[in-house]
Amino acid sequence: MAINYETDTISAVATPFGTGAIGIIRMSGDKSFEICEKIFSKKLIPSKIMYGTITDEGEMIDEAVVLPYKAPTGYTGEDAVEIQCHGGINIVRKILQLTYKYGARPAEKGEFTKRAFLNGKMDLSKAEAVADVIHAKTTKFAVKSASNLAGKLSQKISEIYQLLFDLLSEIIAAVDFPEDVAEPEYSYLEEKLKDIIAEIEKVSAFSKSSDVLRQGVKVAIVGKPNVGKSSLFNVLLNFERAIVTDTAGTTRDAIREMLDIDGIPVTIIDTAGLRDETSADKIEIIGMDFTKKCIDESDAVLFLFDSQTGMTKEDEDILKLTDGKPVLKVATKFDLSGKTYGGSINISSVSGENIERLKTEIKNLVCENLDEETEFITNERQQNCLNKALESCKTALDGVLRQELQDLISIDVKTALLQLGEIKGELVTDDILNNIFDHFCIGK
Ligand SMILES: Nc1nc2c(ncn2[C@@H]2O[C@H](COP(=O)(O)OP(=O)(O)OP(=O)(O)O)[C@@H](O)[C@H]2O)c(=O)[nH]1
Ligand SMILES: [Mg+2]
Repeated sequence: MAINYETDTISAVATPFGTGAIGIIRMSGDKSFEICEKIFSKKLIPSKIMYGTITDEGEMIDEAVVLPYKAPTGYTGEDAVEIQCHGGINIVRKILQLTYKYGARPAEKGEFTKRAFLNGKMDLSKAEAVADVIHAKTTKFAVKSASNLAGKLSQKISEIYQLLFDLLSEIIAAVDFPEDVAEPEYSYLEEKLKDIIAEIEKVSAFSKSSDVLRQGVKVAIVGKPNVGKSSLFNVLLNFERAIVTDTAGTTRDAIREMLDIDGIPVTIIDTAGLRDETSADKIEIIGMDFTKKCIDESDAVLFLFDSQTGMTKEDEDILKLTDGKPVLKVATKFDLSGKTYGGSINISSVSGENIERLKTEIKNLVCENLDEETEFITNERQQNCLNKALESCKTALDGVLRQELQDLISIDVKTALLQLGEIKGELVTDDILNNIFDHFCIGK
């Protein structure tokens, strides 16, 4: 059967697969009601929550609550049905199969949200925010995404769009009707364009924070064998993730876990201890190679040395490997030595000394420029559009300063306008759309 992206009735499980209290199967498209009525015991009444049974050719499958939406009321803006059943994976799968059997096709990733966008139920930046909320790794990111969903980003973009739109109208009016409308003064255009540039720059300034919040950062723990890397790793994570022994060379693989430090997703990497390769066995040598790669791929490094011995020649050599990376020096096992070292954070994984402070220092190190006041987050596509819009505005401003013909200046202003429109999806190609909706999970 040929796929028709716009008109097929689509169906997917909207809750995570697995055993939960309830499972939801969602259908959208013209045939949703018809298909649902083939398996549900009652005739559907739009917007009414209905309780009944799901059967297939006389065989009882489950009891269910059904929510029928007539276009344009539901999430997608089409006729749609949500079937809530008991959450066992077999029941959910069975009902999903039945919707296929009677004419729905499996929804592609993000297809429900794509339809909502195509039917004008939300603009593009909101649709992208849906994906962000679903995939958010930390609460803070989820909250910011949710505020995008509430339209914060699109509202700000609309404001800037309107300023540019007004400016363009003024220029074009004078170009097209020179007898009736006076050309705006160049000094006026300069002032307006500078304001607009400042506004766009403000929004783009949040992009760095967005990247940190979205993708998180990687921090590697490195040091000699036995300095206490795995112990620190476990204490940071608050559970016994890595094996700890007093044998040098315990950790051989790099182990990664995610930690939420104040809303920033930090991937902590515990590595194999680095030592002179002649005294290490074959597996350890491979592990150390790994460690060097981990340093390379990390955004920052925690360099550990044992406070009982202080920095030795070997430690100095290891520290050199971290050249060029932001590094925090950490003196370990304070509970054993009682010694502190300036320029280092003095910790103990046994007594918990300074562990919270270390977390704060990690946060400060990786997010030096992280703006706590970040109002909204932007993704790569949006940042691209913003940058292009900014470029065009700057070219227009150059033109103004050189007092070029306003007809020519209007071309750059218009380009900037189109770029801003793209953020909200006012001028989007299928390519961009498919790219965006590919990032969704099915069922959304
Ligand atoms: N008293 C005390 N002992 C510690 C502390 N941190 C680590 N140790 C001990 O030091 C030994 C080595 O700790 P690990 O965490 O396995 O050291 P590592 O750096 O991961 O070692 P490798 O994996 O071999 O490179 C273990 O016996 C730990 O119990 C600490 O803060 N205080
Ligand atoms: Mg270890």
